[in-house]
Amino acid sequence: MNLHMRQKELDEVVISRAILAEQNAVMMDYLDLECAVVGGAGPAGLTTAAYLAEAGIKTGVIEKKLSVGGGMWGGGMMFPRIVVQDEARPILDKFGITYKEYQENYYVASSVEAVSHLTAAACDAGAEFFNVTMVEDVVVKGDGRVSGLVINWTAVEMARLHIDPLTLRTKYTIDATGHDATIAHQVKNKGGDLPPIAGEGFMWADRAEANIIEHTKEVFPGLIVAGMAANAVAGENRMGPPIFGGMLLSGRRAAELVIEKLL
Ligand code: 48H
Repeated sequence: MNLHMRQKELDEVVISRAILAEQNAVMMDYLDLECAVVGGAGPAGLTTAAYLAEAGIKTGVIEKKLSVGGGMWGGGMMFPRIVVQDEARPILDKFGITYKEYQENYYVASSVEAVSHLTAAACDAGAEFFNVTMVEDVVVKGDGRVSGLVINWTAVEMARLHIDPLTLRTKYTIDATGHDATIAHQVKNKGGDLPPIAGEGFMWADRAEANIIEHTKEVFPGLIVAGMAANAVAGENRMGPPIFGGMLLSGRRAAELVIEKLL
């Protein structure tokens, strides 16, 4: 029996050309975005990206890590399970994420399945992912809006190389960078008119989850905060053990805000 796969000759350089040609075309196209979701591979950003792309909004997901999932991938203390409360169940249902009822109002799902389904939904709807890419600064010009992002390879920062970045243009930016609220801090540090960023408070799950939707808002023209970044900017409590309903609901809310503005 012949165990070799029967196939035509393959040219390594053609493979390289295919990758470069395709990704260059995508990058050229995505230098002009309707919405950039920074930290878009965390649960809030993935949810935002899926809803935005589904609404037909040209969405770029910018993620500094190689992997998707942000803090959801590892579940709670590396037990790959998340808990979601009643209010967020429609989002699990929409994205085909299965779950079991643990007790009333506590539903348990696989963190790996949740991340995979959200990522697939965002891709299927047409969002483009730019991973290993980080936002190191924002563009704010005479109109006083965040109208662009300054991007570079994560590896450049890790290697501490002095290599200048590139820039993309965007109508809206979602800061979905998690606990650090990186983009809001960049705007604030450069003198942007934002209220003081208090950083997140103690763990208080029900309060943190109840208030996150209210904190998901445009905090500076063109800049919307979502997920843990929204609570950090507001000085709100953290929700601690991996209860993820708030991240999904906040991600959906951020998408609704952009859709209201653009459509
Ligand atoms: C590009 C960046 C940059 C940058 C950061 O941390 P995340 O999972 O964020 P959320 O808000 O979607 O979810 C928070 C959740 O995971 C969590 O930690 C919870 C619920 N904790 C509760 C508690 O009390 O502890 O994802 C943020 C993503 C990450 O993947 C980062 O790599 C990425 O943002 N990121 N990407 N440019 N400058 N900064």
